Amino acid sequence: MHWRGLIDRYREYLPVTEATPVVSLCEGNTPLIPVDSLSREVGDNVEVFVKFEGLNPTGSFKDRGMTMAVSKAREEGSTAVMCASTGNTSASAAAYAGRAGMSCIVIIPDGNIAMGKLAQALMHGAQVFAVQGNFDDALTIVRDITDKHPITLVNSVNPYRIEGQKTASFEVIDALGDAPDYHFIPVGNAGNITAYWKGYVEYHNAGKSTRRPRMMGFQAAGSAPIVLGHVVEKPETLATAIRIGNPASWKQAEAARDDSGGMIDMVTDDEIVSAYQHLARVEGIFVEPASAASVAGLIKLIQSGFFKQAKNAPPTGRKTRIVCVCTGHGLKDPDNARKCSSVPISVPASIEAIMEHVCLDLSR
Ligand code: AN7
Repeated sequence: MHWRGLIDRYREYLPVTEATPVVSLCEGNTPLIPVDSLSREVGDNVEVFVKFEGLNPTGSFKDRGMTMAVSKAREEGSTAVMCASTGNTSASAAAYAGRAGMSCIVIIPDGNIAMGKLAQALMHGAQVFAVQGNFDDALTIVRDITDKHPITLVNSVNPYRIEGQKTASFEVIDALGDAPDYHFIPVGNAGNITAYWKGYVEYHNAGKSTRRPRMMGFQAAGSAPIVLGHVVEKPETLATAIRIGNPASWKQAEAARDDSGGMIDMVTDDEIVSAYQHLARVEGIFVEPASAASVAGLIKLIQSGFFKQAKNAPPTGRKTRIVCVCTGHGLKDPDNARKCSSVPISVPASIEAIMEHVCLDLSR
């Protein structure tokens, strides 16, 4: 079957009509990869999966929201889109706007976006402004500009973004035959946790699942406004995608947490890096640092004994299922990948020189 994108697949759940000019790169349909090394750690009869959103056309989950936002902008006759971005939104907006023949203007925090994402926005023909400020400053500016000018705002405060992104929950349920017990997710501007929860609730109401998962959101410790309960003026983390101090969907994220019986907690940069390395080395899954926050959160809870508490113990009689969303591809951020790895060994072009350095771990 030719997969024609998530609007085509989930049209009946989306605010589109036959008249909507669909702008698609055949996004969605991303794999749900079993992660055995973590399943064992949680307990017996547990399955952990990574929903690898880095395999969308521009390498992040943003494409799900962008196919909707750009299609609707075109339907409404708009000729330009604009966003503030820590990188992935700008890459996705630039690609979809380019494909739609629309102008794209993006504002990024100068010096704090991963190289691959900047390359994408530029390559897809966006006008890129690097502001001397952070994401929160950039979002304030684009909200103001798009209020006053005929330019469509395509940050996740645009409701069509959330509509597109909720389809990831539909895919999880379609793949597993029911909703998972726990859903782990990185939280930055909090649009995605809002969208996943909306998707789980809607599919449950439509009779597609018998349960709804507990939503487990994780912020970076240096950028954890929801956990701390106040705006963080100067957010910091190596996971630049979630370096956000005043999330636009703050209230919706708290509602997802509370309605699902979940939590929003934080993980340190060290915990993020260790999950980032584990996924790449042990599971063959190369995600960007922010994406590893979901898995870092799961590892944190395993280590704290969370799953051993009676109220969180796996139900008997069936498998417990845990889904961790990994939101973006590791290739987006080559600088962090290099910082968190060993360096290549420089050698003369001879067999002897190479064999002198080769390590063979015969226990594997
Ligand atoms: C890889 O691109 O905010 O909580 O401007 O790129 O929905 O914000 C990116 C966010 C997680 C957080 N993982 O999602 C942007 C931007 C990755 C991301 C998040 C982002 P939200």
